[in-house]
Amino acid sequence: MSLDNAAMTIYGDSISGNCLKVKFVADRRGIPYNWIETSVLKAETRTPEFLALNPAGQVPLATFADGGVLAQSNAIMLHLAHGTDLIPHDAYERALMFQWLFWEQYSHEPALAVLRFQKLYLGKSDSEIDPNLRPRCLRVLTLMDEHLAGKSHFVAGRLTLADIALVAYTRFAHDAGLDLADYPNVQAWVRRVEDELKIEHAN
Ligand SMILES: N[C@@H](CCC(=O)N[C@@H](CS)C(=O)NCC(=O)O)C(=O)O
Repeated sequence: MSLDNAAMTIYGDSISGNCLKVKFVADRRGIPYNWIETSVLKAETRTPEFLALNPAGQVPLATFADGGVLAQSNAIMLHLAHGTDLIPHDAYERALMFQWLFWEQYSHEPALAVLRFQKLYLGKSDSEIDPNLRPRCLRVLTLMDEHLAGKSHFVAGRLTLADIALVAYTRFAHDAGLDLADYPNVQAWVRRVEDELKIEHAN
């Protein structure tokens, strides 16, 4: 799908880190888009109209003027960032970026995003939440903190999609009852990436 003359529409829920990832990349690149607020809590991802666009019933979803439809936050980011410095040109560094993108989807997001959603949006008490979830979050944050020791960014010494994917929910860790002050490298990196993306500090 061509981004030239782009008339891109993003279906997204503003409370969702996955959706904000797409917004961050589009804004950084100056790609114009029409944002259609699509609430997960109001089940707007489950209407017949939305399911016709994305049978998976999930946001974010991007549609393009030439008929293309793209789901999955990291896939959309990759498309929007094609050919830019947000994706390392060096093959090894690019693979390292993918390593973190896959880890984000398989290990990070299912811990931090889920704990945040259950506590903040579903209002569950600690006794109603899977007791393994918080320890998983702590392991995720410890791994990130150790990786970031002496580093400014996850890969290549500069901002890449790995940082944008990982910052999306890490910056909301406090919503999940997690204190980033216990992870000083992560805390400093979150601030750095928020500043680079020109977004407000979430905490
Ligand atoms: N792996 C997907 C996850 C998308 C996802 O879980 N979206 C949530 C909001 S963050 C959603 O639409 N949930 C609605 C539902 O599953 O009914 C991505 O990165 O885009």
